[in-house]
Amino acid sequence: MARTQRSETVSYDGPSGGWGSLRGIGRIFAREISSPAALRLLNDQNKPHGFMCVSCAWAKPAHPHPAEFCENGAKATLWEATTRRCTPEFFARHRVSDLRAWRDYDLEQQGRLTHPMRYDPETDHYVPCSWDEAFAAVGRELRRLAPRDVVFYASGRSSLETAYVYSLFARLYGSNNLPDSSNMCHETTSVALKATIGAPVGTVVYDDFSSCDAMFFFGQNTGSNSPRFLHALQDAVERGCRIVTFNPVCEKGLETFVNPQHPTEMLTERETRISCQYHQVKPGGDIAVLLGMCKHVLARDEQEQTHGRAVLDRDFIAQHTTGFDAFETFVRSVAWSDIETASGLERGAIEAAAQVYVAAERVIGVYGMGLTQHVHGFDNVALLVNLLLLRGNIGRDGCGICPVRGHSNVQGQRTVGISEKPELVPLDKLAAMYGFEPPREKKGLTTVDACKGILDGRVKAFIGLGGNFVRAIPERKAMEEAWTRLRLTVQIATRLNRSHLVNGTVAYLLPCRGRSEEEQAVSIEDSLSCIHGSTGGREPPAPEVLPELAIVAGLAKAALPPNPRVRWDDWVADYGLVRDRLEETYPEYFADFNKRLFTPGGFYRGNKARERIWKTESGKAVFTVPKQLTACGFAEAPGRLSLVSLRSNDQFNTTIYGYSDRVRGIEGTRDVVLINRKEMARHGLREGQIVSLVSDADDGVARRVDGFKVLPFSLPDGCVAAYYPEVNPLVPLSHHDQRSKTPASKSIPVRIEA
Ligand SMILES: Nc1nc2c(c(=O)[nH]1)N[C@H]1C(S)=C(S)[C@@H](COP(=O)(O)OP(=O)(O)OC[C@H]3O[C@@H](n4cnc5c(=O)[nH]c(N)nc54)[C@H](O)[C@@H]3O)O[C@H]1N2
Ligand SMILES: Nc1nc2c(c(=O)[nH]1)N[C@H]1C(S)=C(S)[C@@H](COP(=O)(O)OP(=O)(O)OC[C@H]3O[C@@H](n4cnc5c(=O)[nH]c(N)nc54)[C@H](O)[C@@H]3O)O[C@H]1N2
Ligand SMILES: [Mo]
Repeated sequence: MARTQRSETVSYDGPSGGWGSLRGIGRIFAREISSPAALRLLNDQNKPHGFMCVSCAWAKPAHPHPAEFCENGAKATLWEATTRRCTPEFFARHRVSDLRAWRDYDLEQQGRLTHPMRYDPETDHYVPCSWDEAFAAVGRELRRLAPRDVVFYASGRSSLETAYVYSLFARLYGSNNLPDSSNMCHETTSVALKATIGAPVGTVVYDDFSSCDAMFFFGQNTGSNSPRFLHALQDAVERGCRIVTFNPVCEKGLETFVNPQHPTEMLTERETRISCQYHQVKPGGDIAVLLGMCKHVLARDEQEQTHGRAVLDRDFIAQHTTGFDAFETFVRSVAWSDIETASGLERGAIEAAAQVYVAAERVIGVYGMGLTQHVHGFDNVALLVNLLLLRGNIGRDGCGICPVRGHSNVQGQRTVGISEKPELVPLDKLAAMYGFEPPREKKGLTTVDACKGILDGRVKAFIGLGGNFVRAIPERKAMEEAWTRLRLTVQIATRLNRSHLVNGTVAYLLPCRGRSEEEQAVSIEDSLSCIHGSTGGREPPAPEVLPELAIVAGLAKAALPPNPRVRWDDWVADYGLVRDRLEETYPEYFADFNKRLFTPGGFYRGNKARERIWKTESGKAVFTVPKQLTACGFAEAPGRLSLVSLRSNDQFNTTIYGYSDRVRGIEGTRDVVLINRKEMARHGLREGQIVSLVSDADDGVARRVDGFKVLPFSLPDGCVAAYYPEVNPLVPLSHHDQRSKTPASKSIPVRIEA
């Protein structure tokens, strides 16, 4: 395997998958579950007629493996199926202000929430209340507030049915303030792909992985974050497909993989090499890499033309795209030396990658947070589109662009109306169906705008359908202080987290069932735009715990005047009726929804870009010219480092399963700052030294985190890495993608203080 960079550092010698991943599952099982019956649950995971995993959004293939789950999917399921309980007695023992000092891990360790709870400011305790009391109190508050002052947040787990009802609730109430976790995640994708190919989602379907000749991975950590994808990669490599990876960190899963569900592989520890080239690009260096690759493609095309051959797909470019000439001129004007500086890679390495691209008939571009969470994340994604367009690699079998989504239904929630952008929602349809005038004049608040509104006091109330907002967002210190000034906070959740403890004046904590506990079938949309039914039926953690849809309907009924066309109770009793409404609202995606609910592999909701119909302003796919060569959004300065915030293999976002990042060789702590030996020397640091990270943004605001241990690690020069969410206090709220407002969590300007 060709690889650039790498020195003596903390690392892990084993492959991704293998025995280590089974031990990882075993540890969680022993801690969370008292009955082995729960293991049967794992068998039903991601199977047609089983339940759909609550971890990542990766595809659920039509022909599942005998056990279609991975280490992290199993952890997520066991986390939901835990036999631990966080009861009213727990809240009676601990004051809320005391709980604020607890670690995220210890809070979630209390297990499943069992009763609706109201915050009592006099005693500073959460106290149990009835559902009726909670609904009535929240309804009363919402009727007093102005709709523009209320935020309806959603983390991407709830079903399509609940998401539809939730977004309808917000719009009937009069608010477009429907940010979701996607605003911190793939919003860059939704904006950049819409602008360039006219579809806010990826174009690849599962079968494309069996016929592509090459894949290019940019900033997506498959081994930890979408491990089932490794099966498809292993199969692809074995039939000769070439995989090239760009990532500042050498992520195990993209280097080697032992399939933990394959007995011979496990016994012989036979590894599959996944990437044939692995390039440790500088954080934010992908624009330069992609320009360099395009430069090589253009140069090769020129050479080939002298032999009467072509590398570019000129017919495709002429018929289907706009902006090529300007892009070509720009690419030719960029000097290789500038590309090398901005990417941290040598010309030869970028050309080697480009040669794989040129040699491949069918190419897929795959990416994750490494592209989206940057100040110029839009340009990152748009340039990957440019590269693919050069050879017509969108809209053919075996080709396309593949953003890998995060939460299991985050893409689906956007599909069915959870969006702060009213222009993306069929408002006329909703108006006609439900006989009301939806708010149209103004865009709602994104996550960043909601944070601003909370900081300056304009936002008065926050309703959270899942998630851990204050832990996931930037600027944590100021945000937590402002949060307690909210008039109303309502959190619909499975397990206790920090966001529940920095509550507003009137605060309710409402326990909901997880997906595996739904009595009725629900549905979700995966990362490849396939819709799946999910059957639950497991016993809920306590009889009082309600399904999410029932909670949302309960709040809505209490807050809104009655409307005979909005049949909350009927919908709660029969989710099939909600699916009928989804079909009526979005006939192009959900025709025959109830009939097709359990289609093996899901049913594809279609994507016009795949058919080369471009729903952009010009009706064509768009070549974009970037204004700068790096995505970072800040200049280099003495002492300044670019901080990458990472996920470990032992967490799901703010949920910390444990302190073992096995695949990176980091054990027992998350308070570490990873840095290469050269930078250690340059900054006068020792291995194991305890340091502080302080903000080096040019806005004069003091931000810091203390007590981080220095660990030598293979990384490019000029950067450090540390875990999310521990470093979120260092992310300035203003530091976000210019077009989509996705926080730029992958290049945060910091200094190290000894
Ligand atoms: N087990 C587990 N699974 C998860 C999650 C989890 O926390 N745990 N979270 C879920 C969610 S919500 C999401 S969005 C996804 C996230 O999954 P990913 O998209 O994989 O996100 P990250 O792990 O944050 O970072 C991805 C990679 O980007 C690299 N990177 C950082 N900066 C750059 C850069 O400038 N350029 C390039 N090329 N690479 C860069 C990092 O080294 C890292 O390997 O995973 C989902 N699945
Ligand atoms: N610095 C930095 N910050 C980041 C990121 C980063 O890479 N770096 N990543 C960003 C990304 S990609 C994302 S998606 C966000 C994540 O932000 P969120 O989606 O807001 O956070 P999670 O940690 O996924 O939320 C966990 C909580 O969800 C609740 N929960 C779990 N299951 C269910 C359920 O079935 N129903 C309900 N109602 N609640 C449930 C539990 O109470 C749990 O504590 O963070 C973002 N923040
Ligand atoms: Mo995400």
